[in-house]
Amino acid sequence: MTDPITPVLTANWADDRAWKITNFERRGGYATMRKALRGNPDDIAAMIKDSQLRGRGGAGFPTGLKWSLLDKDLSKPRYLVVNADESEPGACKDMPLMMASPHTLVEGVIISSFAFHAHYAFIYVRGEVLHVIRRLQQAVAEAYSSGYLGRNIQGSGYDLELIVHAGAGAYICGEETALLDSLEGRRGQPRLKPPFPAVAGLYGAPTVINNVESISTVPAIVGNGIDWFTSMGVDNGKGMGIMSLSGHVANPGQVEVPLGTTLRQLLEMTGGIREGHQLKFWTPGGSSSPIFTDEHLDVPLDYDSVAKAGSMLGTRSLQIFDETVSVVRAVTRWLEFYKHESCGKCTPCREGTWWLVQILKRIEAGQGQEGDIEKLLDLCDNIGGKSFCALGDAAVTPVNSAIKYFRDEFEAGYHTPAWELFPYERNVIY
Ligand code: L3W
Ligand code: SF4
Repeated sequence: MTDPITPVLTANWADDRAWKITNFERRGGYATMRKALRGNPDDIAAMIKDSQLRGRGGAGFPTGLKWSLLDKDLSKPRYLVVNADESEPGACKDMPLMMASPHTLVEGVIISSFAFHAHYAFIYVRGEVLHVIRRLQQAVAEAYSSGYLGRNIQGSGYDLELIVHAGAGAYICGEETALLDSLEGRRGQPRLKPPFPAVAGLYGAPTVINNVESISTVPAIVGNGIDWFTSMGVDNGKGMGIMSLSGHVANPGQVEVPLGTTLRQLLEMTGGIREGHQLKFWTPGGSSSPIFTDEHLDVPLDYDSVAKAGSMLGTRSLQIFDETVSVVRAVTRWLEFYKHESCGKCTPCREGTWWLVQILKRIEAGQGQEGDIEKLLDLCDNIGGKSFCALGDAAVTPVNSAIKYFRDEFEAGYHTPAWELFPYERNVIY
């Protein structure tokens, strides 16, 4: 176990007006970019590959490898698209990062685009977060005024245009190819892969799509070196990551720690479960990951360990629920979300999420019918792995895992409403 708290991306969040370019520069911001632009782009790309940085958006795909998969033909335009469509239930790391330190992302965009020879970059932001969109637009305007964006950046001969684009509030647009359709002005629906965006992405051109946190980590790696980065974390999960703690904890918020830190350690660092209560269940990667229980408090939060324990690290969105919560009710709320956000392109997800919600709602109301649990599991079996994109797979993971760990609560829903079993929640308005 390495250092408990590792503030890198979060280091200046508490500073006065940390988002202003002058304050960012006072702390050394943009110095790495200036130095990088005097060097060789290929060296930076190699550095990111050697750092073993893995994508921080959910899938954990190696960032340097993704860059290296770009079509090699430099006569074609190539693009960087930053996925800032954070909408996963429980995910709250990219938004605070962009609010507190938008220039960390802008600096990362410049260094990354330079490294793989892109001259146009886009930040695709979730449409509902107007405050974040404005903050980013201001930061980009400041960067242009300072000569960090546009033509011949800092006399390097390198040109880069950066566009902040707001989505229209659809969760599916966080899926990379739906995002590209939306960015091109169409209804956001996933495309068939392959071809992967690295070969045919935005406007059919080679495109790198990376998460906000991944791109924001690039200046720290280039500035501090590979050994610094790989000294944190675990094998196959190097570096630090922002964990979003929410729900029934004493102190919800974001904590930046080396990958491999456990929930038990995080709770010790942050004040634990709210007073007088005990942990019942939690999600390691937001609602798209199977739930965990107190049995999993010591699972290291890195890609491989979480996968070995049967879940996925995903967005490190740690939603914590204590004993006052009905697991049936929590899962029903998540499934209502997936039903609403299903883009409708494929039948298993479009129809299946609707049916899951119908059955879950009657179990929640104490009106479950014999065989409902088997029907839920059968529906999950016909959605997971049989849908067009990851949303279908994600939708069934809370249902399957909740039945695995809390089957008795589903069975109780054949005769007793969740609000009678969990009266503490009675006055909660959803
Ligand atoms: C070139 C190949 N590129 C793979 C690229 C691919 C993509 C990346 C990972 O899902 C997960 C999802 C959510 N040549 C390639 C290649 N790539 N093979 O690598 O690809 P993939 O398909 O494994 O993942 P994905 O579609 O990006 C992300 C989970 O994360 N999640 C996150 C949800 C949060 C949001 C949000 O808030 N907006 O989306 C949480 O757990 O369920 O499983 O770039 O192109 N041969
Ligand atoms: Fe759309 Fe759901 Fe099918 Fe994905 S799985 S393409 S979100 S209907």
